[in-house]
Amino acid sequence: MKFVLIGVLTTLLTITGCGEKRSPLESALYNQAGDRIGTVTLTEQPGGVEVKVKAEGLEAGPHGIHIHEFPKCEGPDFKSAGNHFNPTQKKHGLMNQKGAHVGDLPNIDAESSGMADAKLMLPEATLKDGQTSLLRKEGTSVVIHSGPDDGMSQPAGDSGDRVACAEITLNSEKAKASDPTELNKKQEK
Ligand SMILES: [Cu+2]
Ligand SMILES: [Zn+2]
Repeated sequence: MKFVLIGVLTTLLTITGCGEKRSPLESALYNQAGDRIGTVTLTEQPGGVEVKVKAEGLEAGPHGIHIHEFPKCEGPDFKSAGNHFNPTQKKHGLMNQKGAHVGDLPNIDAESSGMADAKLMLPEATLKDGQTSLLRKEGTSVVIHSGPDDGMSQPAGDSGDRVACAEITLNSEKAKASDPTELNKKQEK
């Protein structure tokens, strides 16, 4: 009887965790004006973290996209997101022999309509606890740039301005905000 109880308790604890749902983790994507333009969905998989991006209103063509080190998307320049997520002290670029940053990703393409729909992979990252966790400390962010990442230039692939940003964190109102008007009011304070 005791064993059954322990079994039930363990199962319950496993299901509820710490009350946090880490995977899939959905974050709202904002443009420089603070309008919501899409969604980023992160999913823990055996081969790393899958990054699903759905966005609209982008300039047609290729765009650099990276994980940046802070979960802070303050427009219009998104400098608040910091540098690339680089917990293993490598150089930038998927084509760099001394790379890459854990947060480096292949470019995404926006159609002529401005829509982008991409599924990417972060092979070295995790959403669980650990050195390469995207939820380490307060979390991280996903940033989309105005131009393509050349996969080589330091420190960030020469990909231009930061045009969109999503906070990856377990406790951000902004990441979960469904009403952009509400959000703008808060930002004005
Ligand atoms: Cu970036
Ligand atoms: Zn990088």
